[in-house]
Amino acid sequence: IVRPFNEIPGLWKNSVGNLYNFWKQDGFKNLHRIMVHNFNTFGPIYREKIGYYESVNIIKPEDAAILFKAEGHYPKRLNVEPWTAYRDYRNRKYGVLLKSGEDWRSNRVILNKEVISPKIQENFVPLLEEVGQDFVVRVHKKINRSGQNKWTTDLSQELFKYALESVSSVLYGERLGLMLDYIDPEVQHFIDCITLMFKTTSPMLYIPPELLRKLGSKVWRDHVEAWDGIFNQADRCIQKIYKELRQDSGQTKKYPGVTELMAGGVDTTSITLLWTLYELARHPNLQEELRAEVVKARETSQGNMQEMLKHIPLVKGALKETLRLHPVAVSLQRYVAEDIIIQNYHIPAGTLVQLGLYAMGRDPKVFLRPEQYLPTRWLRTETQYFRSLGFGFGPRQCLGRRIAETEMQIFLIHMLENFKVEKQRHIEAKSVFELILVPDQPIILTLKPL
Ligand code: HEM
Ligand code: 2DC
Repeated sequence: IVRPFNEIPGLWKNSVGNLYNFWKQDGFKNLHRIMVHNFNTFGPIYREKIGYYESVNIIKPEDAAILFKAEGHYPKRLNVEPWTAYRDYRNRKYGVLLKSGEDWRSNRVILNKEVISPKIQENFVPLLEEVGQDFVVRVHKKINRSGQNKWTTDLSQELFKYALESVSSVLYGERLGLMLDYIDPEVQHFIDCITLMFKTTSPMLYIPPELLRKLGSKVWRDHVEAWDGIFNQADRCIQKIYKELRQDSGQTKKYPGVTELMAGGVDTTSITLLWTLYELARHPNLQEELRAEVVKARETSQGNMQEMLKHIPLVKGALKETLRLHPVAVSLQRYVAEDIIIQNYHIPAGTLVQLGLYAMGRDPKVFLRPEQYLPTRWLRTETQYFRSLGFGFGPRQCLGRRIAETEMQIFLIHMLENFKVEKQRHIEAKSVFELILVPDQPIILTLKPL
């Protein structure tokens, strides 16, 4: 017999008390670890209410499959209130990220053709390859200047620039020149605003931003300032390109989605790359295996990058492995379009169901020896069924997925062909939740020429 919704275990009866406890546990920074803890306490399904969010949380790949089958024609994920509140406050249009219903679908169909279809990938491979080469030149320069034949640094700022250069090259076909020594301060400001935007979102997730706005709280003001910076820069870019194309700048308003693509394409790929370099530095033998694969792929494809990307399964496995242990998104969520049954509990249509992506990636019932970084597990030795979900799933999955994957693969190819990555200190970096999951401390790496 199917058990009723009200019998799902968890803490969902005292939402204000839960919010207080959440705050006491420093939940704003530890959301991912709290979720792991809750699955350990309650089992593979639990219900929760924090502030005004009520959700059912699941962890099993089989249950994820049920969830995504019930996502309906217009899949809807958790609404990030601070983001919509900003747009309402400034009278700006919602882009594809925040739209819903038919409005979302028609927009998404157009954008899919521009950025996610496999055919279009051919067009941006050469663009991304060029940025990758420029990054290598830049690292060589830094190594030479150091006088020590190596470069030791926190690469995150360099990777932000690499990611922004890549994404704007693909979206606008225009180089921003971020691999040079002098960079436009306005572009640096844009990068800083994205980080600030993410950082100021998480404290507002569980408290109505409307309220914080009326109270004139600092976090809301910082959040507005961050989005203002993001939109201003994106507007400048778009204006500039339309001017060059001698087109009416009134067209800007047609593609409000472009701003989100630019902003969504910086911290996500760069942090995933940083985690990957960190893992390769911790596993020197694995690093050599990947290097051997890349060298061989270069030979077989005679330097044709498009072709080369078909011969690097281990590099692709490494990226999947990074997203398993260090996912960008702590969870995937959908408001289910129909009644479903998960773990023998009835879940009514309209319920917000969250798949704990971070928790799933570290669950020994889902992945053998989850604590080990093993790219080979993705070479079809273990089942893959609903296990590789770092970019989400279905028609509402990450719009930037193809760009991100290609950009990251090309980056790793270039780095492996040119440098050895080492880590000096024996420090374990962990994730902290700043809306996306990011390293809790600077990751210092050493790059040496081969
Ligand atoms: C949505 C992850 C890079 C733009 C998402 C979602 C995830 C995700 C998990 C939600 C999907 C779902 O609900 O099923 C990632 C990861 C990235 C990455 C792990 C890199 C490692 C990018 C890039 C861009 C981008 C480079 C832009 C060029 C977007 C947009 C959405 C989205 C616009 C919303 C799509 C919609 O609502 O229809 N991403 N992302 N992302 N991502 Fe990414
Ligand atoms: C954050 O509880 C935790 O790709 C919340 O490129 C649930 C939630 C909802 C939506 C998720 C968000 C989490 C993490 C960041 C995501 C976002 C959807 C898209 C966004 C995953 C898991 C991201 C980073 C986009 C951002 C683009 C934007 C800034 C212009």
